[in-house]
Amino acid sequence: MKTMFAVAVCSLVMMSLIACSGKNKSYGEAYGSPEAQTGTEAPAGETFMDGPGLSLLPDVKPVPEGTEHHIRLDVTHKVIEVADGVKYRGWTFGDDIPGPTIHVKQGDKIIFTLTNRSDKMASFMAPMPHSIDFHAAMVNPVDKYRTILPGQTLTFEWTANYPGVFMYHCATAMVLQHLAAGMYGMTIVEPTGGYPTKVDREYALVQSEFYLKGEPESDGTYDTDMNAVEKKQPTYVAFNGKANRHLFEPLKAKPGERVRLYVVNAGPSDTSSFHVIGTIFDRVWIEGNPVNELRGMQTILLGASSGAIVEFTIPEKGKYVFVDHEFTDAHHGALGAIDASE
Ligand SMILES: [Cu+2]
Repeated sequence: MKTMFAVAVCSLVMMSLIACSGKNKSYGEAYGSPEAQTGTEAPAGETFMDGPGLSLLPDVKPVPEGTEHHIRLDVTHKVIEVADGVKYRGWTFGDDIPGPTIHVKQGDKIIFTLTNRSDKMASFMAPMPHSIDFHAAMVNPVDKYRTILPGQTLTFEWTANYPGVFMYHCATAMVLQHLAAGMYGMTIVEPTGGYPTKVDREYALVQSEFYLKGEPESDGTYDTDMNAVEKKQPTYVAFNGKANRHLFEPLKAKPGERVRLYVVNAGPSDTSSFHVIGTIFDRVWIEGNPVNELRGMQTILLGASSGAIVEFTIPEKGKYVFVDHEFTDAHHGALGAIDASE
């Protein structure tokens, strides 16, 4: 009897150990990292980003080899074209709006450096304090997401515990203002062992809103209208930083191909009903994690800061418009296209 009891207890212990190790295998659960360091060693030159796996939208670079990556993004203040011929006084990560897409895999460690170079910009754009918040990270936000002054550099480490598509953004008060000015981007964390499907094409899309004053400044550029920001009345809603951008620069695919889109809605305040006209999402992975799978979806609803991976087949030759199906947003520029005409 005692032996049977001992065997039963041992089996239970073994089962829990297996369950625990399985859980740990799925999600790395690497917690704890050195305290962030603030310094003044600003990088020189005209490059504002550095590191493997970084790409400008809509491109996605292959996930880099190795498990530790040094990634650098600099903050700049820059005039950006947010609609055809409309120049906007934006604040950037990596000198672009949205910032570069960071591609890593689950379990990778990122040694990240942020330099606030807003003091080296055009004199009409005042230097500002800035910071960065990675939704893909699990760290002490008070430490890692601290605000740095113009001219300062911040370095900290984080590990990508969960697969998915995650937003990063400036977290300096007033956060709403820093988000409205363009300080956001996407991190893609590929799952351990890769995705369960193979695709022919992949692209990244970041949706966001721009709120411009009614009249330009004396140099013809537009500043942020904080009154419109607070009322959630965007002038433009854009995929990848410019209203209707991918109508004029369509994404390419061929009939019969399977396409994967990594989508993040950066907001700052609006939702997105993301839809591709003429096809159905074969798979939707909510937040980009294949465990959260939906099939046969017409639209995926993304609140501000939410993301998803959608996959679909191009059924035949044609032009497939993607849209925020909240049609006021589409009307304000949340439109693009996949050109599969040949
Ligand atoms: Cu900022």
